[in-house]
Amino acid sequence: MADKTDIASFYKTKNILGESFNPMHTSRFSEIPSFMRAPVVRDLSQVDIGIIGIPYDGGLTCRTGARMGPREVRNQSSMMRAINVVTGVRPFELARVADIGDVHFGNMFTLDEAVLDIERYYDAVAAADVLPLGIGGDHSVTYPILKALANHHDEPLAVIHIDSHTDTWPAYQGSKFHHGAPFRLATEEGLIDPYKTIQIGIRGGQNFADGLNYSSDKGMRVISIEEFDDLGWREVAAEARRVVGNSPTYLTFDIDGLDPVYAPGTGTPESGGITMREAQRLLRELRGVNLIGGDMVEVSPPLDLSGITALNGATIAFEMLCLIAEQVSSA
Ligand SMILES: [Mn+2]
Repeated sequence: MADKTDIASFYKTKNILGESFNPMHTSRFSEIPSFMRAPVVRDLSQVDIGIIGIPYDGGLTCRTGARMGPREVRNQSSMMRAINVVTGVRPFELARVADIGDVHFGNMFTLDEAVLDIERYYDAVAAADVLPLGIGGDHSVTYPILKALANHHDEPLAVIHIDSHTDTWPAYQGSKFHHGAPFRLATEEGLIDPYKTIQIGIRGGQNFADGLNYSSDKGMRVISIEEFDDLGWREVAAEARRVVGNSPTYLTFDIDGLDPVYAPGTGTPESGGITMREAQRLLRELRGVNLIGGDMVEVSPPLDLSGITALNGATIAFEMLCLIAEQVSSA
């Protein structure tokens, strides 16, 4: 854990005149659009939290384009501030937060190898004790992420999963790797504990019963959008905290968990979803959960005509960053 001086100097860089400046303190439309305007750093030794792009959408079953997600979320995330005005959390003063670039793919048209590429990257991140905040990419990327992270823990991980789909479907089109399956694969391989997994906002999916039955049969707590509506964000957050307890917990937010009003630019939108404000309040209520990382996935810029999905995706990622930064500073 770095001290305050280390953290402050971490964000400083020099312009071509040799003048020292913090890019996060310049105009938000200027400079290179890294995630949240954090410095782009490839040496993980000085980093507490690494925001990492995963420009991969080979797992999509329907409308494509999420491979462009990291780039556009970087752009829209320039609108994020240094402080969470509601909670007062200043993530960039609590931790050294960096944009650590993108996962590189060698053979992105071969699903098995793409999965390995993601796992290798995340293994390096975990080995360096950097907490990852991933920006997808489609939701298939979460399986190799969980695989890498689970390797660095003694027990299966707990999961808080916000989505319109359970993503526990069987193989599709001859492949078990797709964006509707990461939590089934993770359960089968013992990477996550289904009894410590909660799925929030569920309301859709092809052969709906397949995924839903799998999640329920394995012991996951599934909160449909109907139940979310009845309980409200505060009760749902309390239920999430109860389910994960003090276990190391991964937080994964599929942007299609939001109503398409807030997130039209995504591969498999489902009407009648969570509002942006409910999502923010739900996430803020998760302060103190033992988070080991998270991701925000499924923003698809080619389907996102106004940029609102990328802006809301960046905003969700910022709320997650605040949670993880508090986690770092309390460690
Ligand atoms: Mn999903």
